[in-house]
Amino acid sequence: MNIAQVDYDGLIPNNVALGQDERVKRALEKWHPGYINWWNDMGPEGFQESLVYLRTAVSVDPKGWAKFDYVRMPDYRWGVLLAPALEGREIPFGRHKGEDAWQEVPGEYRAMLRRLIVIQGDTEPASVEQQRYLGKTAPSLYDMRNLFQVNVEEGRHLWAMVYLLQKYFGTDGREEAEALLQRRSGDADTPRMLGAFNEQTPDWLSFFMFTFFTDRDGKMQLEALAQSGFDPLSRTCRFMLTEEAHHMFVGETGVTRIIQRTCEAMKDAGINDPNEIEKVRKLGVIDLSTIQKKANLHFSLTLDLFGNEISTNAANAFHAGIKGRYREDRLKDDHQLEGGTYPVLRLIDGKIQHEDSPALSALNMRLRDDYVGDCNNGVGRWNKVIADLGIPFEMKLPHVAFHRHIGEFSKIRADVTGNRLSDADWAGRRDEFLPFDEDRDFIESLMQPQLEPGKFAGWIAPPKVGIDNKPGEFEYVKIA
Ligand code: BYC
Repeated sequence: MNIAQVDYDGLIPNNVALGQDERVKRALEKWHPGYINWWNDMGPEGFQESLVYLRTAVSVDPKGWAKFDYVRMPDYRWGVLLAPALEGREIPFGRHKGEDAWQEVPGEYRAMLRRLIVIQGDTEPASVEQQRYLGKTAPSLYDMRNLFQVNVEEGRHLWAMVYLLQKYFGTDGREEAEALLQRRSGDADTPRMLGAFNEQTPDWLSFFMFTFFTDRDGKMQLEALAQSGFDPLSRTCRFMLTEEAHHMFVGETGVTRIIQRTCEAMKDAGINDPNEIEKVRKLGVIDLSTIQKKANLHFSLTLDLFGNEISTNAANAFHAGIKGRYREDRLKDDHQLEGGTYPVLRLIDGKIQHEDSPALSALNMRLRDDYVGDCNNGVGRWNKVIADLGIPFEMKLPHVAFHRHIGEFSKIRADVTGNRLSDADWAGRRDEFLPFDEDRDFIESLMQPQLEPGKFAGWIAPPKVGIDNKPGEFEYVKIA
């Protein structure tokens, strides 16, 4: 079979010759009903009978891998898709650099690999769970369709990790695959594994911030895993990244359209001062400082997903050739890092300052730095919209020490510029930096569905172009 072509004949579309791999095929077919039960229980609430204009991967050829059509979500063809193998691929970093990439799990790294795959897998259904109520308050059919597209693809990313567990990890892989369907976002007894995936996504501004900030962590982590010397993981992540690009598009354009609508409404009403929060809110749009607070929240929660600045886990995974750096293949150094150092932002004598640390131990910090740079580019694009509409306001990422629960700065309180605060000062000023009840109530009051084709809720601008170049009036979801 041509690897670019996907076999659609069986229950599970795939380009991994499942038809000739009876053991794994059976294991996945056995897992399938549990997945569908999970989707029905924890996937989007309502709309399961509606026809949604979704893209489905039909190939892994970068030039034309997806096809668009109306699909009922439970009928979406969740499949197992790996990017084509690169002939003669070598392990690109770490102590095995230059050896042939592994096609099977190396015994000594089995536990480490399994842990990373399980953590990656756990985030995918978690995000679907977090977003499950949003369909009901969609600001347009276009946005509703994008939400559901993101949801079905996160479901597919779960399949991607479950395939690796079932194929390469035997009985314990099977148990982990089951457990991925058992944990629940926000559940007191069986929560998802990483903090940010147990938070709520209560409104559409949160959804767009989540897809901007947290999906971008997904991109960074997948880029790092795509470098893996374990070739099946690398190929899996490479194809996931193709889908991931749309998720970030949804986040970035979603926030941009909200900002644009706010600035336009301010201009039309002759309000130039972004601090006139009540006046701006009366226009039925979200004031820029509340948008900033949501950004502060989602950015800080997402920074925690990079783990500790100094991490033996990260050093071991790199040294072993299991998890690389962001776009390792484009970096020019020895790819082993045994003698090098990297400047790490730390709390030293009560002050936040850089300290050179062994580069291997600092890999989480380095990935986080790359992430912050990538976020800043996006924030720059938001600011261009604000500036073009002539409103004197600049969105800014908060300091990395702000509102942290993992790592170096989890022990202290800091404001958005990184000044340390006492507990009392923090308690007094928290609502300046993060959304509080009144902000949340106001946003919630705007979350009224707009389900007429071509119409948009008043707090968000229409997109510049439609999905799959469809015209403005296109009925992206035929609600049943
Ligand atoms: N919450 O050595 P450390 C995505 C634990 S998002 C709770 O610093 P390490 C997506 C850590 O597990 C990308 N616990 O950790 C986005 C460890 O515990 P153990 C998901 C945390 O391993 C949107 C201990 O603290 N993929 O795809 O260097 C929608 C010591 O920490 C947290 C990945 O994350 C936390 N935030 O770094 C859908 C890639 N942070 O083992 C999807 C795979 C740390 O000592 N994961 N801990 O008991 C990894 O690479 C790493 O596990 C982490 C943590 C980067 C997450």
